[in-house]
Amino acid sequence: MTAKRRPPEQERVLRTAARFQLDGESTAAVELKSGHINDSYVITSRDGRRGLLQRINERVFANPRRLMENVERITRHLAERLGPGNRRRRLTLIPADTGRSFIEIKDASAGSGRSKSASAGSGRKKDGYGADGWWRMYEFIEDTTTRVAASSADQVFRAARAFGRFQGMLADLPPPPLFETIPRFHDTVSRFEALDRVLAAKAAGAVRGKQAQAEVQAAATHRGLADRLIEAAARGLPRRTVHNDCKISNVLFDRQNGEALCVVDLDTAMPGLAAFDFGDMARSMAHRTDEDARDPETVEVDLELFGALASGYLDGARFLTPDERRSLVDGALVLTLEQAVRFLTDYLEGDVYFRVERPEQNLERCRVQFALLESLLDREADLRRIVA
Ligand code: GN1
Ligand code: MG
Repeated sequence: MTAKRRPPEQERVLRTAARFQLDGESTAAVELKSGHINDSYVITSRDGRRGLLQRINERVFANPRRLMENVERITRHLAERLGPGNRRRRLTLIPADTGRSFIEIKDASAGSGRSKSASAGSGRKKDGYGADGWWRMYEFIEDTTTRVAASSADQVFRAARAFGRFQGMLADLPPPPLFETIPRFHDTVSRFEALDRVLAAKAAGAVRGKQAQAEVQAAATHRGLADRLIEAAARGLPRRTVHNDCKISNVLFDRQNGEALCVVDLDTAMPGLAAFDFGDMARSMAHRTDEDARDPETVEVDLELFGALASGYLDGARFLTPDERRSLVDGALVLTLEQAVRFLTDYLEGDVYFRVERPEQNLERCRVQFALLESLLDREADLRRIVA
């Protein structure tokens, strides 16, 4: 033991990291703030190996054990499909000292630390941090970068093809279907019902309710779109294993050649529609704006990027049926609307779900999504022509 004192949070994270079989003692932990839900830390061991340590947010993922079964099945299957030499193209779990892929820490002393009831967002307390919860570690994939906004057609093509191939590789995942880690995740109608409940409960509070008047109105205006995919699904669109969070920041690009190497964030991979994934891609890659941009005026669909998205995805996902292809533009509209409604609901509820750094952030995020939705609707005919 060295005498040098570390801040308690570092100390707890490093003690947790030590329970995973990353070679060499863990010596440094740096928090990654990019995700909205889980807590993530890059851990470095004495001999320079790195791991990504994550605490699963139990408020969002009610059954971490079943979630980790999914992740184990997916990572194992991708390893079989890609072969042993392709470790930068897939996530690899680092086993814990228990031999399992996760640990559960029941830290009775954690007190005010984050527990089931704690907020995923602004309620996080720096000092009362406890190690209680479910933890896992992935191998850190070196020499990669991530993007929060699309910057070129080539980049979008590569990312979209990577997500298409990801779905393709999971098409022959042995049964049973993956566990639904969040039930009704992309059920846009029930997302609207959640908004209704917040509005009815006046949980919104006078100030936030007033601030968001225009957005509440916009949600009402577009509500008719909400059941479009649900109806198409009822008419027989195939349910596949899809990623369900296909935003550009969930792709690792090779730092040297810009290749879309690896799809990350497997927590919501589960049965769903191809249009969910295409929709999230359009939401995050068919324009050049960061999801956290403060100025919704700048958000506009870029037809060149949308074209690259459609060709990259169709190149990677060659298994799509004609009906599925026809559903893709609906996916773009519906998923953008859904995300607007989710940000709005969370803003009104007091930022209990999406991590925020400033008080109006979820409302600003909502505005960006609505601006994008308007732009997508303006160009809907072009989008359909491009996909066709
Ligand atoms: C959340 O944690 P993160 O950033 O990967 C959310 C997605 C949203 C996304 C918006 C489990 O993902 O559904 O589309 O934020 N994940 C969950 O950026 O709700
Ligand atoms: Mg995610």
